Amino acid sequence: MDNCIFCKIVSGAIPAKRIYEDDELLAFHDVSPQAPVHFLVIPRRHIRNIMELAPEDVALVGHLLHKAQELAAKLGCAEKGARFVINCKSDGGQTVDHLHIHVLGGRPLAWPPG
Ligand code: DGP
Repeated sequence: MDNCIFCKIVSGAIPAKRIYEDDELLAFHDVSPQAPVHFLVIPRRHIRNIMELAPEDVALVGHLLHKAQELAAKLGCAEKGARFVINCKSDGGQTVDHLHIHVLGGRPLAWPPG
């Protein structure tokens, strides 16, 4: 999608500190990290948010989550854990309209969020 920041990261038009990529997804460090570990896992395909997932996306969602878990472990979060977050639309605090999983770790995180 033309004016989507994350589509531009997927295409390489905007640089990002990439951690992992394959045919379906991309993982990269968040530009504004809120924890020592803070990266995003996104589908290459432009899906606006979790409300727009279709039944045929189930396998993709499993892949996104599994890769988020695998990379969190690789980045040192296996023992103490991490937070896996999907913000959705305005009430959910979503600012970039391209589905993404935040993975935050490396420090204790408060709950509930504000
Ligand atoms: P959300 O509020 O859930 O939509 O989070 C969007 C996140 O995306 C936010 O933590 C900052 C991050 N972000 C926005 N623009 C860029 C960018 O150009 N590069 C990278 N690496 N991260 C970005």
